[in-house]
Amino acid sequence: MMEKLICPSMMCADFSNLKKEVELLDSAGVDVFHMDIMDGNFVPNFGMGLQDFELVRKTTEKQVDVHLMIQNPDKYVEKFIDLGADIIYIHPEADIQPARTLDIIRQKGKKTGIAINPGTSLEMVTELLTLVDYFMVMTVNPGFAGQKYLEYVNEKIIKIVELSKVYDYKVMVDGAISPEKVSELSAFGVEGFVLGTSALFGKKQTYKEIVKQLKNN
Ligand code: S6P
Ligand code: MG
Repeated sequence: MMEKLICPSMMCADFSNLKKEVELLDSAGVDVFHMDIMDGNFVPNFGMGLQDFELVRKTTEKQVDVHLMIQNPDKYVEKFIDLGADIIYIHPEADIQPARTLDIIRQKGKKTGIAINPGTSLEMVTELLTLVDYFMVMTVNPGFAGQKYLEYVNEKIIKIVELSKVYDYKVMVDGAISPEKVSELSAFGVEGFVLGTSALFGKKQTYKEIVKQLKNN
């Protein structure tokens, strides 16, 4: 079985202690720091900002991604690349020319990602599949932590995993991912897991204990 990628959703971290949180997660063995950027427009909430991104970026050597839950992400991808993002997720639903934006990310030497909402079909993004390194499936309607997992998305996840063998991208999931979902979805072939309140933050166990258990389950 392939190694699971554990991606802490930093909007769920303790903001009064963000630097320490990054250090603890880093030494606990997480793989990619996940930064949710929201504009109050594409999603009904505001997320992390540039200063938060910069703090996380300078505190860890690990990969940092940005999940752009914003309208017209093409306007901001270069900003985040300049600040040191390794992987940029755009929502094709929010970009008039997603293929152009993905090309720009690749030209700049960074990894491309698409994230799709629960209500977006795979067929909407088929033409983009040769352009993506990471395909993130939203398993909640994006905007908030602490929601309920949407089971109907499973059917789409299975098809996306199947196509990953042809197009060679990593399949990621984001939204209400509990330890049970990590085992269930990794058995389907999902490789990466964005973890928030359902599996990682606000628990009695340490980050190290949780990450170890999730990697082995
Ligand atoms: C918001 C965002 C996510 C959440 C994460 C929270 O939709 O894209 O990354 O922060 O899914 O996880 P949980 O376990 O609280 O639902
Ligand atoms: Mg996210």
